[in-house]
Amino acid sequence: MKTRYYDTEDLIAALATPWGESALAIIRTSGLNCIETIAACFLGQERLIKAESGTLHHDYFIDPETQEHLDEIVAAVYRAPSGYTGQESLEIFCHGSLPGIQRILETLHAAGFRDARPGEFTMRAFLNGKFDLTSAEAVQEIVSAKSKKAQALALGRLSGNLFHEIDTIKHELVTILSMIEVQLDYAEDEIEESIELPITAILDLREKIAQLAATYSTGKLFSEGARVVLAGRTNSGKSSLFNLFLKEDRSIVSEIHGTTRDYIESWVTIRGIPVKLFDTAGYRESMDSIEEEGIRRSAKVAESADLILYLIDGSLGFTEENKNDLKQLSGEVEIILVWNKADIAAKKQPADSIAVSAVNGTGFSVLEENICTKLMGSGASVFRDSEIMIDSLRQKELLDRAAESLSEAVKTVEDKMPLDVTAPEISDAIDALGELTGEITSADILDRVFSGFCVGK
Ligand SMILES: Nc1nc2c(ncn2[C@@H]2O[C@H](COP(=O)(O)OP(=O)(O)OP(=O)(O)O)[C@@H](O)[C@H]2O)c(=O)[nH]1
Ligand SMILES: [Mg+2]
Repeated sequence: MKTRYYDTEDLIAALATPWGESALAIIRTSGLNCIETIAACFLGQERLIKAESGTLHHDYFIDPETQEHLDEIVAAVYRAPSGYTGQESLEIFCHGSLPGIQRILETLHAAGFRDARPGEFTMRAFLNGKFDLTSAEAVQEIVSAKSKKAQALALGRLSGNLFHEIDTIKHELVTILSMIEVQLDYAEDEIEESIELPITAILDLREKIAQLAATYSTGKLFSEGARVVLAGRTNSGKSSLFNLFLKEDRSIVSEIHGTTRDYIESWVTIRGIPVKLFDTAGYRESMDSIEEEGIRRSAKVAESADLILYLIDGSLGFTEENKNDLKQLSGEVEIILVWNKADIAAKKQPADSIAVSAVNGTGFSVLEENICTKLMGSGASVFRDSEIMIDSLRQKELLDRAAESLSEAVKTVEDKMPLDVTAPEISDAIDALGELTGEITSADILDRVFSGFCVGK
């Protein structure tokens, strides 16, 4: 069902913490006359009505009908324009008891509150000018960040670093556009000299925009992570390496061939990149139908991976079987050859492989570095140069549109076309950037941005 945010002032409430048993839970509320409405459900009703913004109140949440105490709580009061949403709001810190939370929410419904939709608090904050759209998007990006790096990058966007970068570019474009408009507004004979368009400046701005757009794949990698699969013949040491990545004894390791019969997955962080790592059933002519099915499933996981770590048993050397496996695997998916058991390797190591010992950890950090570089691909250099990254497709598409329009603008000048052909291109770039920061919005844009949020955010 499509989410729509029609009303921005009616009373909304939502549990902002996970639905489950916990020490504390937070119920968030917001809307016009929120405090006065909720005060009827407080034992200290009068005190709450007079409460100043930014104050905490220890109280009892009651059923106004029966006066029954539903929970002992602390309430945080925010009066417009302070607080998260910029409108009157109140947060209830209650016990994390499921029946308790349910009773409070039911009482709020009876008092006139409705369930908040995903992202509705943040949307109200955006509409009340608390932050721009890139910062609003960063709120959910922080919540869903899977690594410290992703969280830090999103925090930078929340503090407005992306907004400032884009806003600066936009202002420079507005200056250029107004130069053109002056020229267009007055007949040529009224202005002594016709202006020289600052092509280099436009190209520089285009380059800045393109560089920001280029951070998307890396930004997305840090926020969403990648799928990395350990593959190879039985007994090559996949499970041993899997456990080394996890720093725990998770997968069964044994010298018996065919120990792992299905695939196992776990999230790990490799140099800040969240990675869903898969240990799989080793390839061999299988002994039974169950193992065969395990190998088939493992091969399927490898097909959909972002990266395969193909392990070669260094004590056996690079075999015909390895060669055949690699032939089968070579397709779309990137592969790193891992020369495992380097500590007891007797044979010659293939030149393009990384020597590792899953037993004593030799070569592990070189392997991590290689995984990181392979996953980032061409984004690796962008990553080193950039503090600001984007991880939203919406932002990437708008940056691409702005860069494209500026390229068109430059082309019109090079082709000696009249200025009234150049102006709309620059104007479109400005619009794209305005849409990015949320200066230009529509219900559809807001739906797209906020429907991916958690309820209570
Ligand atoms: N010396 C040495 N032994 C290793 C190394 N890595 C794994 N082994 C040993 O090799 C054997 C097989 O290891 P596993 O990790 O179970 O191998 P696997 O690839 O998961 O095997 P399957 O699950 O059967 O596909 C075990 O006895 C490990 O202790 C290594 O780097 N050096
Ligand atoms: Mg195994």
